[in-house]
Amino acid sequence: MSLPVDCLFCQFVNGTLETEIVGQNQRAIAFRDINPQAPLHVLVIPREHFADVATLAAADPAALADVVELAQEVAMDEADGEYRLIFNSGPEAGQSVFHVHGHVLGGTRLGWTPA
Ligand code: DGP
Repeated sequence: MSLPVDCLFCQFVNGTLETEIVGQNQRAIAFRDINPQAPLHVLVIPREHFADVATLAAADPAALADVVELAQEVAMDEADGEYRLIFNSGPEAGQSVFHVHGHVLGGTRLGWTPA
């Protein structure tokens, strides 16, 4: 698949833009969210571009497994393995970057106020 040249997160993957990478594996990377909502707020993304988590799951389940495994690793390192993993899917759900990303949130007792 060709990479969309204007995709911000593809540019983090290919190194044309810098970000603070906190973990990686074969098919995924993790980096800190620019606007953290919790003491731990890391984004985990597949190296390959897919728009959302359902598309990723259908096209490359191994890459989704790597994304989840990396989320767990980061949370083990930084939040005793207790975390929330959120994939916003679609603008109405709050998705603003259309390279699938899981938000790994933790490091405090999390509330539940999605609306
Ligand atoms: P979402 O709203 O679910 O699409 O989440 C997109 C997230 O991406 C949002 O929490 C902020 C983060 N983000 C946007 N631009 C940048 C950036 O340039 N660097 C980093 N590290 N994160 C970014």
